Amino acid sequence: NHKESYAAWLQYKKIDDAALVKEYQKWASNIESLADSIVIQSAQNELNTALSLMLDIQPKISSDIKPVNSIVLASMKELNLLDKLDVDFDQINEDGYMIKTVTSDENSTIYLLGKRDAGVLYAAFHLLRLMQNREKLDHLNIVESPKNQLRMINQWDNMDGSIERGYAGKSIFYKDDVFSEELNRIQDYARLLSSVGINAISINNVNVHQVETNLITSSLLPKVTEVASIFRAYGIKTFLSINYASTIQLGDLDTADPLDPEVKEWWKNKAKEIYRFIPDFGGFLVKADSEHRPGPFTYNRNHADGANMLAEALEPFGGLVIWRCFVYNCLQDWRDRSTDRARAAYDHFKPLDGQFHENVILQIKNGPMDFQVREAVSPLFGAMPQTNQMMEFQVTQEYTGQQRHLCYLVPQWKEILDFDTYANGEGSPVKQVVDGSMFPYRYSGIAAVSNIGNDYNWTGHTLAQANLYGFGRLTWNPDLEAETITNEWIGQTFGQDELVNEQISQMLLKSWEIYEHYTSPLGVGWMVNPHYHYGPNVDGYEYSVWGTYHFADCHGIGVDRTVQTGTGYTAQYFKENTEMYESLDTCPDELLLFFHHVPYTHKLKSGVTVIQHIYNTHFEGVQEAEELKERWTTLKDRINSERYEDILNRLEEQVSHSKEWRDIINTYFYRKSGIADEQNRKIY
Ligand code: GCW
Repeated sequence: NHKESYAAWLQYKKIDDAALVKEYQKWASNIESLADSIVIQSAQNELNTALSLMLDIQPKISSDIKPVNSIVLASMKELNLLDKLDVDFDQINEDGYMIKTVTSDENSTIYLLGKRDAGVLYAAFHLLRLMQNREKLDHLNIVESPKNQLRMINQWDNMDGSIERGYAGKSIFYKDDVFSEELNRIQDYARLLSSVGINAISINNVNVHQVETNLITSSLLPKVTEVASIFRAYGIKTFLSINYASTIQLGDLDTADPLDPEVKEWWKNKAKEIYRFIPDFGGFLVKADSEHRPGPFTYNRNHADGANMLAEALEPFGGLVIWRCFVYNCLQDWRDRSTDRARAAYDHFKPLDGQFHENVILQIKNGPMDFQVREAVSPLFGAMPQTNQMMEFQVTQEYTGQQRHLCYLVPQWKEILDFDTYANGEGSPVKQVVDGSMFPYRYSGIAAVSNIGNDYNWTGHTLAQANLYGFGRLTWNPDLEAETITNEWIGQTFGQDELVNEQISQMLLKSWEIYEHYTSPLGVGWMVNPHYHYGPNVDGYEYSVWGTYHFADCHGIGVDRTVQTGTGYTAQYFKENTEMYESLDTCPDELLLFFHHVPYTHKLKSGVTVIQHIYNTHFEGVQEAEELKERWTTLKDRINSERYEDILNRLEEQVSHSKEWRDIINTYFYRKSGIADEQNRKIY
């Protein structure tokens, strides 16, 4: 009875509107597939399953064109088999597709046309999405191309079955240091990912421990190959996270110096070996010189040396090196006020612009710190015109409520992607850096850390499925409105009930702001329990080595990152942004404490003081969390009880936990500042 939760947005519920069923059946009774490949096979299977479930028919599948009503699958290479069909494949890119309904006197056909087979599969998923949302199909003329070339998911799964920052059970890939036998589950995951256009996946944690180091050896490569072939059938390339010190760990050499000829040779042979197993292997994802992971620094080499050495090994096979920029000093002395963690990625990587090989991509977290509910956008975006860059988002809710709280991140991601870097003057948004259109990047795109595990509903909180769905859709097209994505998802997940749609949409769209209200204020971040990152602990990281401080004292709070009096971080932006953040007059309220240290009595643009803002938002946040729950309860009889109760439980936990946040934050700042709440509400 967890079927609906498990199927997520691919439920293909039986349609009960008889007229609509009849109309859809017109095309759905015949599927004609001109192309033939494993990817086309997946499209065919998906259509077959979905159409039988939704319409209660058994479509006839054939491999030639008959003069009947039908759905036709074809890629560009089969175009010659389609006489008289007038379509222009130049309008779409490699992964693009067209969906066209062509009706003549005799019959009507829906064409699913891709430049390549993957496009046909995306077209099939698109058609099914339309049907799940009860759209008309008689005049379709859809032309779609993904804006981003790499649309990637990063699993942080360890082979013991645990998932770093995973909040939805254990790994679906591994258990007890071996690969899982439940390949069906991996296939269902591939279907979910492919349905929203994901085309790449790295299947192990970027922190590569002992056992996982062996993923690139002949002992485990056969299993990796099996997983890769599941994903391949859905147009998804498989990548591995590697241990930078593999040359040492795997026993052959005593160095990992990227300029050492033996090290180079070792990786070249390693690449050959991997590609013998997996001819379309995607490449390596690398966390090096970061949080105690090995890297080129040990040998006095830089990141370009490290990445290029691997890139040379993969180059003959078309493989990529995705090199993460999450590099900073994680052993900082809190007394040291000159080091600023936010500066680190830019300081390390910007000077290396132009030195990376063509098949290296730098993967940059959206912010300079670490996936906080609110932080500035990383100044590295747009700052390296000669180096491929891609975005890293976090779908798993490490700092945003860990899938116990509702926090829908699509609005946050949109804001980040729309942020104007000014890299090429006004109108240079981040999305045009990472889609490769601003600078001539050979490779680019968007990656995100997954939020799934083996929980029956994949994501712990069922509503957190919307984050995975939204990530894929937004990565396909960053110009999609949050509302559009949200409604698509709700329709497919909860059906067509208008009240359900309205309420869940409101809940999702407001949830990020609500979470921000009752947690850490005005962009300062952290204030969480160390290590777990769940629950309030204002000084949890204040005297630690991690470089994440708020500097609250009895007068004020915030991190001075200005050039004038602070760490100089603001200078890492292009001029317009430097000026905006540098000045208290123009720095946006929501990032005030990220950029400035101010007295509690400082007046925000909103008109209230910092301290009053903290009190107000924390009281509001709890009320809003309560409203989330109340909205949900209006849907009691409209949602299956298992899903209803499950989500209700989480919303209840969110309410009580938001009170914990409110009271701890408010009390802390009341005690620090001695300033009373203007409205005299209860502060302890
Ligand atoms: O935020 C930190 C997380 C680590 C993670 C690291 C990273 C995989 O707390 O768990 O390690 O970021 O992104 O490398």
